[in-house]
Amino acid sequence: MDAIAQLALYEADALLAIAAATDAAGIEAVRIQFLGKKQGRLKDLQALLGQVTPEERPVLGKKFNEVKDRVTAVVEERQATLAQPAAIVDGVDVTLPGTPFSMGHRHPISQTIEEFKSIMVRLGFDPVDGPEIEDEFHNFEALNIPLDHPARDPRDNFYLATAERTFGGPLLMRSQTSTVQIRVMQNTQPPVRIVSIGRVYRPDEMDDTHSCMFHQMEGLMVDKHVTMADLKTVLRLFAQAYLGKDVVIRFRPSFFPFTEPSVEVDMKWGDRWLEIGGAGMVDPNVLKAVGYNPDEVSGFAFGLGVERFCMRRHNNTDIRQFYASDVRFLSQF
Ligand code: FA5
Repeated sequence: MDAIAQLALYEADALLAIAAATDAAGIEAVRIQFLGKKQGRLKDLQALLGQVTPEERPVLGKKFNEVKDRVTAVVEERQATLAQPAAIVDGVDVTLPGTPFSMGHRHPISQTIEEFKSIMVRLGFDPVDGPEIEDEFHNFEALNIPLDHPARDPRDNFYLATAERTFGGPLLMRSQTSTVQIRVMQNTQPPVRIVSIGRVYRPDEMDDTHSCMFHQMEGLMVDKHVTMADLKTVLRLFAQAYLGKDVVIRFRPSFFPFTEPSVEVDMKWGDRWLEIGGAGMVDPNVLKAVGYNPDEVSGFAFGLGVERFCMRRHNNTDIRQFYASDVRFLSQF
């Protein structure tokens, strides 16, 4: 066989072997066999080149280089392809697109609670938690709500059907987050600046703005010289931070047994007012009962309805939708 034919055979064999290589080790073996510098088919061809006449040599030399370059290029291309991860892994084609599925997200009221907390932390209030199952002492007595007060009526509360009692009397699902005020003040000395957000329970008739389980945000600040002006400023700053600068809130004189004076807070919504919370200056009797000296410190407290703020922000007019577990509604948040 002449040298030209040998070169053609070399190239054909190399291309076949390259195509047959199925992994990185395989193509490396082919590279050594066909392009190896010390031994292998290329070396043999080079030896052949040394035996041709000086006239034939330039033509053959050129052909040799061309074939070598082509084989080298194809080997490199195959090396690059085989270096990529295999498309089929354990019988699964990993390059196929995945099956789309929808991601869940947090409930709108949970999102609201997180945002409330971060606003209050920026205003300098520390978040604290309290139990949802309470005793009469924390839910009523310590809040200056006497035994004959209508708020204690068993028909207006969820009492637990259990004989279990703590030192604080029969147990009930808390009807307000104000219970946390007492727990905090019993355990810390002033200055106090806390916020507590959580569920409360009342057997209220359900309507657009009432649910039998809802959330309140309780705020409490006790220090030297705390005044009603501080209370109004904190509530205004909070409402503006959550609903925007143009929110309009108003304060109406009201009564709560544990604050004096007391106010109710309304928020403008279109052409009507929506009640969003109760507030006031902590009653000196409450301060005394937890061991504070009302001549030295004063404080304000407020309790806001979380759902009602969220409704206003999203222009939702039916509180019941938050608890109907309808994904079509919840997925909008
Ligand atoms: C209280 O619960 C007092 N603890 C508030 C308070 C705290 C006063 C600290 C003084 C000092 P009230 O019962 O008004 O107050 O409830 C407060 C807010 O909770 C209401 O303004 C309203 O926004 C919300 N709320 C009350 N009942 C419901 C209900 N059934 N569903 C949804 N939100 C409600």
